[in-house]
Amino acid sequence: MNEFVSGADYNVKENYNLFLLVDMDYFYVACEIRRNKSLEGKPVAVFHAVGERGAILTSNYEARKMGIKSGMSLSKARSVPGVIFINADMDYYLKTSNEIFSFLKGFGELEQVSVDEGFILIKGNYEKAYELAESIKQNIKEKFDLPCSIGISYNRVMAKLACEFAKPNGIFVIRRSEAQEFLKDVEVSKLYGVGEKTTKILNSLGVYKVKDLFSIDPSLLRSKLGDKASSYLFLLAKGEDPYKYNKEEIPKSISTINTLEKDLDKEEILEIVFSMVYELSSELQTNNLVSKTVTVRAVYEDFDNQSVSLSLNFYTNDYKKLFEVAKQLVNKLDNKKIRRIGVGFSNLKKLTEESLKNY
Ligand code: TTP
Ligand code: MG
Ligand code: MG
Repeated sequence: MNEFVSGADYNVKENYNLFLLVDMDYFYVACEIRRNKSLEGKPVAVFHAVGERGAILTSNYEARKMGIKSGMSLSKARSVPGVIFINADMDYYLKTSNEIFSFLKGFGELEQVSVDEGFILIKGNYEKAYELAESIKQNIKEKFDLPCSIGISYNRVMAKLACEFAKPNGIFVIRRSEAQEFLKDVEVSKLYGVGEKTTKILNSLGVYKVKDLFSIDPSLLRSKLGDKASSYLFLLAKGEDPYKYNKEEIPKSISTINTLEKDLDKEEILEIVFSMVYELSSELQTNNLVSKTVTVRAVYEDFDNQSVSLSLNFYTNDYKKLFEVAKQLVNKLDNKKIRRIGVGFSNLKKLTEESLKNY
């Protein structure tokens, strides 16, 4: 193993592949504060609304302390007094994001993974990586007047974890030599790809921290999570990266699914569908992909499910165009209460000059 030698052992030439994960702090809200300084220090949330209904997309730390979190319904959030709510201006956030990532390209090999985060791949040692992170943070502050946090580690999932500990407005390093010790007391919900559903299952088995994973029967875990998810989980728990990142590989489709807080009519799910389309469109844009086919899948309150698809006669990654299609598909769903809703894009290809013509 490529063990890092820590401390002042300057005789050893350290030249490792290291990953810096740069993630903007409370990004959409920070963009709003940037252009309206009177919001600074106040609890602020950005929401997206379709008609009367809306959801919180993000909030700053002042608002988070008051219980305002991403995904919360706007009506619930509005019942908290003293919070400033701003309607999302996606065009402005995307424009700002593009400017930031064009700038970050200058610091190393860049892999953007969402509207507000990207990995920078470097070769060197942790001290060099830390200095680079300081310089990036300072530059982003000076050039864009925005706060960010940076996680540094020896693979992507650990850099992502380090970033969680860097937040807000910090830098955090996890060296390979310290990873095992560090991971022991980390909550399993913090591991990359471990969502609410998996966390609940793990908690029900008495697994709260990473170290708890090693004291339960692995076959029990496999029976609850399946073979693939359990083996991924064990790799993550050991600080290894189980995900394959092949930049040239084009997936057959990308999709996302949400279980609703309460069962909703199809007229009521549009804003959720919008967020999902938006999230998937960002993923397309990040990977230079365009799509032609949209699928909406509903699981109804009686667990019956329905899947509807529609293809455009051109390829796109424009969230507005894709949302128009998704809206038509939602309209085609049965008139039953919906429990879970999924959105998928398929027929994917790389964005080329040719596909741009139909933009
Ligand atoms: P995140 O990086 O997850 O969150 P954040 O930048 O708002 O806050 P943090 O300081 O914890 O990094 O997401 C980036 C942006 O993506 C966020 O500002 C708004 C948007 N977003 C959604 O639209 N829906 C969501 O559920 C989440 C989590 C984020
Ligand atoms: Mg962020
Ligand atoms: Mg992010």
